[in-house]
Amino acid sequence: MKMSLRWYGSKFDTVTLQQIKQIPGVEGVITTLYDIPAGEVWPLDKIQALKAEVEASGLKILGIESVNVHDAIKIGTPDRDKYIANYIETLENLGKVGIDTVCYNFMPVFDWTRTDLAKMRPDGSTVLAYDQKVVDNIDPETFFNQTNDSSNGFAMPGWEPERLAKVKDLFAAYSEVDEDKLFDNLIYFLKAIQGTCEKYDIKMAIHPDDPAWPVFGLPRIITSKEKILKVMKAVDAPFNGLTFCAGSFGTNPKNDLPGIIRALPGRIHFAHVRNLHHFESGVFEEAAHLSSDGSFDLYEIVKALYETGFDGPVRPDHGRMIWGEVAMPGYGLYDRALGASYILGLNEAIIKNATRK
Ligand SMILES: [Mn+2]
Repeated sequence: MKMSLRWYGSKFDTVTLQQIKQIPGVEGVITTLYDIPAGEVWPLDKIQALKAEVEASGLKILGIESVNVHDAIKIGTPDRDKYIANYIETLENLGKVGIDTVCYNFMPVFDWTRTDLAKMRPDGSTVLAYDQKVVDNIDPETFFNQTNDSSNGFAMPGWEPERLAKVKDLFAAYSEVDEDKLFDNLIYFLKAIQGTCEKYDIKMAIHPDDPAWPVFGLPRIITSKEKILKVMKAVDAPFNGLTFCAGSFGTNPKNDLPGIIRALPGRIHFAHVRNLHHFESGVFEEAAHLSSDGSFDLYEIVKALYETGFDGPVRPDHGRMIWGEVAMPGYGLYDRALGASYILGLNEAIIKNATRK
């Protein structure tokens, strides 16, 4: 595995490349052009400037998270081909500078959903948390406002303010899109970009839906081993792969996380490794990375990645907010650095145990 941290760019992130460089074992960042709206082409010169900035700090760009997919593509409106053409141009520009891993998601309207962005734990740390009862008793627009109001003033990925104005329209546009239609639209998109991905050796890594069930009545299609295998089989080529996200698949305790990894050898291109603590069905909070702090066995997750030959980028995903840090919820420096060190420690022990004579 290649350890990385997500980095939103010097204009948006409280964490600097120099700080990331000081975390032992972190080889690079997963980054993005955060201010380019979904559907627009990423200009080559901006990608080149981003790459130069990252490399000047001694780090590499290990992948992009995300190149967002425009709603027209997910809904399957008549103008989707225009947005797919733009997406292809972005992929070509990324390919030209040697960026070979692209994370994306196919969730309607809302990306990840949490009901509390700063839930206080007994030790005074704060974490993102989810309670299905809150979602069941609120309308989407109010929910969108509350999420933005509690983000410490940071624009959050997937919760860009310009989307708020469109929430009502988007819900109307998705009213005809059920699970099957959304799946067909994903396959249409993947087939359209396949040639470009293969030409530039770009690995597409779809992110699972978070949480792994429908919210606000919107369809979800990447929620379990069976569902991701269906996508892999529908476009059965190595470029079409998964971002294994423990915290997203793991929102459903029925998902066997190491089992999902072992079912997809060669098709996991990127991994988000973190822990959740489950309280009851549909109620959980993000824990520290240690197995002992949450509901997942991180050792078994890292072991499954190693034993299936995974060699792509890993990031510790979200962290708790600790030591008084103020940052975008989930994306402080300190706890993600602790998480990276823990995952690297597990990995070192697993490798040495497996290769010792
Ligand atoms: Mn994730």
